[in-house]
Amino acid sequence: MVPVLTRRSAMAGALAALLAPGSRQAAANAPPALRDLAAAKGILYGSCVQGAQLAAEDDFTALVLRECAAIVPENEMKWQWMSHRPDEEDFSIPDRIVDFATRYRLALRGHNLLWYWRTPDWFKALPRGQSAESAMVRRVTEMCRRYRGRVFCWDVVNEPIDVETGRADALRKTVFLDEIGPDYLDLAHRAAREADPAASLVVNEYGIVYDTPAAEQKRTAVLRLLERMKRNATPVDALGVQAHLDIGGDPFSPPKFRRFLADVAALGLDIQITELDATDERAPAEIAARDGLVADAYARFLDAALDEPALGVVVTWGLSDRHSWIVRHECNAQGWRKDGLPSRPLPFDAALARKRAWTALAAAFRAAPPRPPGKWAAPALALHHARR
Ligand code: 9MR
Repeated sequence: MVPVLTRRSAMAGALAALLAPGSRQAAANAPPALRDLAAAKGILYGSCVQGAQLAAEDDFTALVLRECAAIVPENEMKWQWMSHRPDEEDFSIPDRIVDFATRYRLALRGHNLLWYWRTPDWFKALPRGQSAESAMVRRVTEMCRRYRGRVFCWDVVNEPIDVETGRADALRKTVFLDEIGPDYLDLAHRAAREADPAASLVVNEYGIVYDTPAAEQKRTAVLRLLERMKRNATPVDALGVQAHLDIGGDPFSPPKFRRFLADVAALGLDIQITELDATDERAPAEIAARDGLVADAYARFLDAALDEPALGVVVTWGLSDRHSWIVRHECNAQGWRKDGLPSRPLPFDAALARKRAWTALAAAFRAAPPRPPGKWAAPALALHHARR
């Protein structure tokens, strides 16, 4: 473990605070960091971040460095963010976050190589077949080669399943499926493996947590997809469970979810929680009550999830309510609070104070059965720095 003071002291903004009288005492009395509580059980904990947040906010950056052993670029690696013309990608956008992770010795999740929703328009306009396939393979190859040794896992195809399509394979109808065919997933995974043999390759999916017929169908479809990939010797190492929780919405069945994770693990796959947060749209306005419900949702979910020993990575989709796609009202209108109050989906509030969701995470890590030492946290970090 890198001592907190060493990591923090590297930051100009945080340095002044550290030099202030009494700050050493304050650090000694500070609650433990989530990264350390998780690491004590062999679990890697982290959050998504945006480069602009790190560039502009020393207090938030210091919090990220204190609490997280891993980070994920929230948007900067998405193909549409990086590319506006055929086969041209602006690597300087993700580079800033990758350099930050390297500098501060954080493990880095790669999110994502392909996502139907954030695919450049020029790709959608390509003629069917060969040219689409080579553009897709080029994108995957260039990203994996460039960040080889610095990204420990990749979400290769984000959200590949849609049970509404009626297709037997439940593959989502995307530009990749349309232009390249159902093999696109295998092609993308093979290209990723070839370009970076050491990175874990993850299928990242949402809508597979709750106890509803739709989620149950989706869990089954995800399992079938993973089984097919294993049968075809398609390189795949882990399932990413997004886990955007919703307070007071659908029911959650710990045994059913637990069973699903065991089925995934039985395929020889690891499991990661990749985007944990909680929409509090249906919770009361009063903050203590609201925070309590959010924390309960974290606790119930994590208790079931962390019981599965194949699950070694937990990432929250943000760290503080200051920065969250839910608070920013991005792309999830049904999750917005009708009373106009800001949502409180994450472990820290907008002023960076710990909330009960933090306590729930801390308690869940403390209660988690230990993972084999060094299986997740240590290799992710070692790989990350192997080439430095
Ligand atoms: O949090 C992300 C938000 O800032 C973006 O506007 C949005 C579209 O690119 O993506 C959000 O993150 C999504 C993630 O990349 C994939 N799973 C769902 C997340 C929330 O929408």
